[in-house]
Amino acid sequence: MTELTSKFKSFSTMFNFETGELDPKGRVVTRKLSHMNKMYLDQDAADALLEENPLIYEVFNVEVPETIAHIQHCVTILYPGKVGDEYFMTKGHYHEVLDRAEIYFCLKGKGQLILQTQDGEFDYIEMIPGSVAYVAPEWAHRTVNTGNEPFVFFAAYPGDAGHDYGGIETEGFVKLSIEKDGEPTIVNNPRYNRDRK
Ligand code: S6P
Ligand code: ZN
Repeated sequence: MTELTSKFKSFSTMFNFETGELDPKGRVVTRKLSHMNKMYLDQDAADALLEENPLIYEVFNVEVPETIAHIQHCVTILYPGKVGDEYFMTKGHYHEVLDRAEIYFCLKGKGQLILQTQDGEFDYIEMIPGSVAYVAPEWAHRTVNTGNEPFVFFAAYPGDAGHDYGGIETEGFVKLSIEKDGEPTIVNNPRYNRDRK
């Protein structure tokens, strides 16, 4: 009889429902406004806020190997706020291995999961505590905080997925989420060029 052993051990991480953080914190990614240079549409509003340089979001990544055998998982805290009329958001990305899917589980706060394909197809999902969203393979994804408190969500995705921020850093998504008459509203992004490739 063959005896199978694994060099990896199972383990757990603790989510803190008060702070939204993981314990241990793992690999922490911190994004302030200065890390998102020119990603918001209203550049004058961004420049005015830059002196304060608010913390937009933090990601607590549980450290597991980046191979297909493993499942990356992390918690993102996306803080409330706006740059001009545009809600605080994550950068957004495709997975480097394009056909890798992802699951988002909203734990606190509220927001939107903004989705698009490389052909410019667009979709979005409203997220409230309890929402479990499935990001299908090949869809870029970004989150937007449309509330007044931190929007906190757990994510899990294949270990080898990677991140491709590419064109999203310069021209953004096909549509933007802004506040209009006090309500979250999806509008076309004038900077998006679907003919780029
Ligand atoms: C990873 C997953 C999330 C984001 C995080 C920050 O595949 O989608 O953990 O990395 O929410 O967003 P971004 O776009 O700056 O990586
Ligand atoms: Zn992702």
